[in-house]
Parts: sequence; structure tokens; C-alpha cells
Amino acid sequence: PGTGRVASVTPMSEAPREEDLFLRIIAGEVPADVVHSDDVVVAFRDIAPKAATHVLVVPRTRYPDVTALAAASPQTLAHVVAVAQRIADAECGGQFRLVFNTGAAVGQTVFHVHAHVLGGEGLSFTDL
Ligand code: D5M
Repeated sequence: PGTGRVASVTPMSEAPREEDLFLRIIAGEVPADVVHSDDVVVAFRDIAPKAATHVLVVPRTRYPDVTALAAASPQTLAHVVAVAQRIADAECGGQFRLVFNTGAAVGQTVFHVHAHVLGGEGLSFTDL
């Protein structure tokens, strides 16, 4: 006990707002192919898709990663999962892979929490 990482409950990461690409997409300042939008999340197609369906589900409120989101707003995390299911139902038979890169060492490049929803043709099974 006591060895686990202490989750941040701070909603804002350290980077200034104008450096948060996903806030700029949510604000409509940067174009994106939006497939779902509601009061809590916006979902748009990844610019470099790894499968036929590759959508990012992004909470409107800025948390740096999924650990911070889960600590601060588990209901928002549950909503992200529900929206992922809805996208997969519409696009790829209801089955999907959900990825939250958490940390630069594992490939996180945008430090505004986002779920990668992956499914359909072209999904590689070599990594997992
Ligand atoms: O995922 C960040 C993802 O964001 C990565 O798969 C590319 C995608 N990306 C980067 N710029 C854009 C724009 N402008 N539109 C749509 N998608 C974008 P990470 O888990 O942080 O590596």
C-alpha cells in the first residue's frame, strides 16, 4: 500500500491554453472531422488513422491524461466510454479497441486527455 501513483485532480495541465491543440479544435479554431459533439465531449477523426475507424473522444474540460480525468470526474470517463461504444456501433459492428496513451514515453503527444477509438479494417493485432 502507498506505492501507487498519486493522481492529480487538477483539471488544467501546465501548458497555456493556446498550446492545447484539442481545445483549439473544440473551439472551432482548427478544423476537424467531427463525428459527435455534446455538452461533455467532442469526437473527431484522427488525422493519421491507424484503422478504418480511428476517432478521438475528447472531454471539453482539459485534463492532462486519463488518470487525472478518472480522479476528478469518473462520470466524464464513463461518458467517454459510452460515446466510444456509440461510434463503434455506427461504424464497425460495435467492437472496438480503446487506447489512452498516458505519458510521453508511451507515445502521448497531446496532453489533453483523449480516447483513441479503433476498429474495423486495418487494425493491427501485433502490439497487443
Ligand atoms: O494522440 C494524439 C493523436 O492526435 C495522434 O494520433 C494524432 C492526432 N492528431 C494530431 N493533430 C490532429 C489534428 N489536427 N486533427 C486530428 N487528429 C490529430 P496521442 O495519444 O497523444 O499520441
